Amino acid sequence: PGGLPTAAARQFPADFVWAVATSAFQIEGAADRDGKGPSIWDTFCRQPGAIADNSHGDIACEHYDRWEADLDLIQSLGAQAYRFSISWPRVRATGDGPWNEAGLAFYEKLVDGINARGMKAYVTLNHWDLPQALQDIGGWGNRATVDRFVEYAEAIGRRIGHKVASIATHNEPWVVAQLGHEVGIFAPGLKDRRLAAQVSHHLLLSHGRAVRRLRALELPASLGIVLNLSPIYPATDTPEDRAKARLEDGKLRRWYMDPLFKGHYPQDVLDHLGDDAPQVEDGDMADIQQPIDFVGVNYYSRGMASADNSFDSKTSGLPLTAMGWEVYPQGLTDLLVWLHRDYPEAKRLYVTENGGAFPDVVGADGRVHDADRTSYLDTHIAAVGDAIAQGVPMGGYMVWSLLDNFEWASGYEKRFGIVHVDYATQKRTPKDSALAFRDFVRGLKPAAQD
Ligand code: GBH
Repeated sequence: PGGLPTAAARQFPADFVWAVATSAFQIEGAADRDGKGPSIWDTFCRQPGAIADNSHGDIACEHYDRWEADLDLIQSLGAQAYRFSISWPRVRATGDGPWNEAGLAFYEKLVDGINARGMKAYVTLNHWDLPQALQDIGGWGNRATVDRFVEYAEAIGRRIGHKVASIATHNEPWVVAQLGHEVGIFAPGLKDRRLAAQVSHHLLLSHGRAVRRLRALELPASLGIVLNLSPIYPATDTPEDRAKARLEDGKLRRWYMDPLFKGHYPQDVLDHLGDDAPQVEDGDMADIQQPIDFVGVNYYSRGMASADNSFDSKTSGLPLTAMGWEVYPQGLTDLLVWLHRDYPEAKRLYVTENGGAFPDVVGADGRVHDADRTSYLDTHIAAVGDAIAQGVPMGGYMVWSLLDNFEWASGYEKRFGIVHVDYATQKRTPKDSALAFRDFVRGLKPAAQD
């Protein structure tokens, strides 16, 4: 493997955190074990045609049973931290009734296991798996779900908040609102623009109120939120394409960052939504604008905007991943530099997800050769180094993902792992990219690794 040569030529702060990331629904399995209730993704997977290979999360990577070996694996790859998410319906089956001690105990064991291996725990509370019982009464469209989420955040804070490094409220609220409630390709599979806007508001409100509740616990953990972001470039230099790019940036980035750090929604996007703009009650915007310690950035590709939607990534000339997403590391540098320029109030930025789906070649030697992924990681980590050199306060970089796993609507066909999973046997095999990542991190911090 031989490390990541482009990345190795960049400078990273000594306290920069190198990590791997997963989410509960994508790896745990054990969908109805030990008192777990169904989530909206358990339900969505049963909807005919919703998932490419008609799969589901019932078994996934069996991480619920294999967590100890998986933590050993993470440690062996040189990761200093592990970003994972908690399944809300595993710790409170209906999102409202009694707390499930078996679920809480599972995550406490996991955190203790991370700490015992000398790593840090980065927790995400909502990586999309809302309790189905809450969906049955309106889900994120129902303002009461905000209160349920704050209760959930407090329960997790009280149970494990004193022994984790970081708590993020939501993962990618844009995806939940847009892909879940407007486009309908993700759970709960709804197609209603006005509902989607209201959902985005409730997600932001629940974030702010959960942060306030967690602050009151005086935990050592840093508190923040994770957003999916891309720089949006106009496809051509025409005024029409430039206007489209500005609107798309408004919907993706400013819609979330402005409330979090400036206390208002962007006026151009409100105008665009017209009657579909969310209902906002007195005090909501102040609640959303709670001081936070970090923003997590999930970056996969750039966005291209053309007024007539004529841009086609297939003809752009850039390499594409197996998802059809363009490989564009410069976009990560631009994104981070522009984010820091526009929102200096965001004190620390992390890349909380970055990686790609690529074909694996299993060699005669049993090794899994994924040179495309190794190169992707190399150039994107270097892109983070370039942002740091331009003054962006970066806290860490987390590979998506540790394991091949349930890739949402794509099922198990798309593999994002730096570790290969043979689903027939659940055997884990570190791919060449995992070994390169390990060697790179070791090379940075030789003393800390042995
Ligand atoms: C993340 O979502 C998730 O947090 C994670 O769970 C998931 O496994 C991972 O990424 C990989 O998908 O169609 O070209 O316009 C990322 C979701 C990906 C949604 C990019 C928007 C737009 C690409 N985002 N996508 S494109």
